[in-house]
Amino acid sequence: MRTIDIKVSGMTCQHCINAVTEELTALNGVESVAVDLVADSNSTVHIDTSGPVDAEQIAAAIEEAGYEVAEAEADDADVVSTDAPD
Ligand SMILES: [Cu+2]
Repeated sequence: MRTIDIKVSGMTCQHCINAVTEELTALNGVESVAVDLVADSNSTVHIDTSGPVDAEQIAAAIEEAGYEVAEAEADDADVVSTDAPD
């Protein structure tokens, strides 16, 4: 299992957590989602995966919930890189 941590902007309350969690857990390969809410800054969303999950799918799910990915990182950077480093 791989954990992907992403920073999400605009999350302020339990409803935000529920919305993001619902969208992300609907993705193939996502096992579970945990959110460290920081109401006045970027919140951290921990995504436990059971298989490969596409970074664009994650970003789309976050946007579907009404928020935006500020930063993404994972132990396997290829999985979540939206801009490939040179
Ligand atoms: Cu909210």
